[in-house]
Amino acid sequence: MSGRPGAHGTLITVAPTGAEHAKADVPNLPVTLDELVRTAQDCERVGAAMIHVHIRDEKARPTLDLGRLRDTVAALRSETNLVVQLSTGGAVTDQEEDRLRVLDAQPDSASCTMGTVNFGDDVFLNRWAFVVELHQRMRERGIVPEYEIFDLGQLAALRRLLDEHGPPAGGHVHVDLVMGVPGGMPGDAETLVAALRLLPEGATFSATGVGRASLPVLFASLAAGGHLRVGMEDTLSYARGERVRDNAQLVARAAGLARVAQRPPLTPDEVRAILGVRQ
Ligand code: KMH
Ligand code: ZN
Repeated sequence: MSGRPGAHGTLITVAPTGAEHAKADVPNLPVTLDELVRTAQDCERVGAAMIHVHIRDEKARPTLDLGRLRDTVAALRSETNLVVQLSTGGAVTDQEEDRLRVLDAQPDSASCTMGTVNFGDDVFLNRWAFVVELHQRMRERGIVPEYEIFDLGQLAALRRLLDEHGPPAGGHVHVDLVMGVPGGMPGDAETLVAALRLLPEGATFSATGVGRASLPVLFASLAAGGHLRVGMEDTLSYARGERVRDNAQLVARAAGLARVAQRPPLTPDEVRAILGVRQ
């Protein structure tokens, strides 16, 4: 077993919604506040410790509306004990100022993508100056970043960020490897191992396999002492020919496999202690 912080157990993050799937195509996608809170409770019950949140408007379209984000953070805090992470990635069409404003909702944690990447037929734009601004604002506000890595060069960018602009809020570096996005790094064990060589000293990592990369990445991350992110943001397929029933189904499977690996799910409070999230 790896000696990384928290490697005795597994942080399971659920990413229940994302910005890419349409409710019309995926009726079981949680998009209203009630659906999101119920999903969060169900996922916490079966082993999730953190939730990565994208929200939708009244027509189920992705939004970064600050009032809705504040209401979402408040509801998740009052109805669950999960660590609440807001996405600053939003949708590929979101503007930088709107993405920065997400931090005004004062979540426990927020995502911070470490560079620009082709994203299917789109471009997910993350200019260097924007990344630095996100990192600095999170430092000032005590919001713990999760550095999202879509390609290996973004780990070199993370090292540069930490060298030039100091450690993140909370003092601990946590990375999420988002693998298998068309345009980014592939979702397989060899690439995951290559990524580990580039991780900053002392960092923890979770890994997310998109689509059919979901299970190979899950197994590779568990074997390498890493943590897991699962959810309908990343995959809508549970098995070959079988659609996901709900997010809790994915979390329950991840929790079961983590137990088999002798690295049972970490509680939200254990995760707060590891990541440096304020209690
Ligand atoms: N929706 C993607 C364009 C994040 O949440 O920070 C970006 C994304 C990453 O999902
Ligand atoms: Zn996201």
